[in-house]
Amino acid sequence: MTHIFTDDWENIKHFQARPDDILIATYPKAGTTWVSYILDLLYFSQTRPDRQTSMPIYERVPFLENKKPNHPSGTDLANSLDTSPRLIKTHLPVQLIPKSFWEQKCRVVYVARNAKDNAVSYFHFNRMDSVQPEPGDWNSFLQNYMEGQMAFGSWFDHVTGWWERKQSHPKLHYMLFEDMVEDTGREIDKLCSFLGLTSTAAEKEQIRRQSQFDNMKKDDMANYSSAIVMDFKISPFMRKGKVGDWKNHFTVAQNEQFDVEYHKKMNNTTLHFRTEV
Ligand code: PPS
Repeated sequence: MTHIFTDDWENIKHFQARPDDILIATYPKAGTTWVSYILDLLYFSQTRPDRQTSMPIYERVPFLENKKPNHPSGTDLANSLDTSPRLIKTHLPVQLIPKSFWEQKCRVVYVARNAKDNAVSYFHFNRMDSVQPEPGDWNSFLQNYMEGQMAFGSWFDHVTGWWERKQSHPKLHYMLFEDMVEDTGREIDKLCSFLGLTSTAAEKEQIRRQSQFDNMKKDDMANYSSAIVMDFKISPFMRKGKVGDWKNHFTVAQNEQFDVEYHKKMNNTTLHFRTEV
């Protein structure tokens, strides 16, 4: 991990979750912002429309373990949220989640994305976000990614660790980025039934439309354009939002090597991903 995710560790470890908190957990670049945006709209578009027009998504849904110099920490932002529920984002692997989230039996929404597109998105993000480790060239980044030498560890351990937890934690909803791309409306319906929300069909349809890639990309409260550590001239935060962009990055040899590693690391899990839809 880099120090920006460990500097606040005592406060993270002892963070006091509330029973109605909703934790949005992901490996970086799996669709965190998309699902955060949808949940914020589901809960607050009717009662707190000012939030969507005046607060960037990273303030509406604080990033728990984030502690950038000269910025409020994720734990401070979460503690100062005045909403009920509080929506809180984390990239921590399951074994590092503060224990109060489990004690309080909080709902967790986990989003996973296929390993290849996830790697591509992460590579471009590390190029443009100055507080992330330097990615190096694509080939060395990919080797490090396969070895789990990443800020939040191995993609393989992350997605399977959370998948296993789902088997024993009934309040964990496990979503896939590819399903979201395929049918966002269906996935919003599933979210509503997991969360016990009774949004009308018209509200859900409005949220589906509003959360489509092109709309979020234009929305300055969702597209991270106010994040000064990011250089959009290198790569925008809302980059492509597609399934299958890995085909534009992986060479045939890289793809073969990746598939071999993938099958070694994933052969014991019932978790399956699609690399195209
Ligand atoms: S972060 O930094 O970890 O919070 O990033 P995260 O939000 O998890 O992932 C960013 C990628 O998600 C894509 N994205 C979307 N795709 C489709 N539709 C919508 N609405 C959407 N919103 C965000 C975003 O473009 C990043 O993926 P890439 O492949 O880089 O475009």
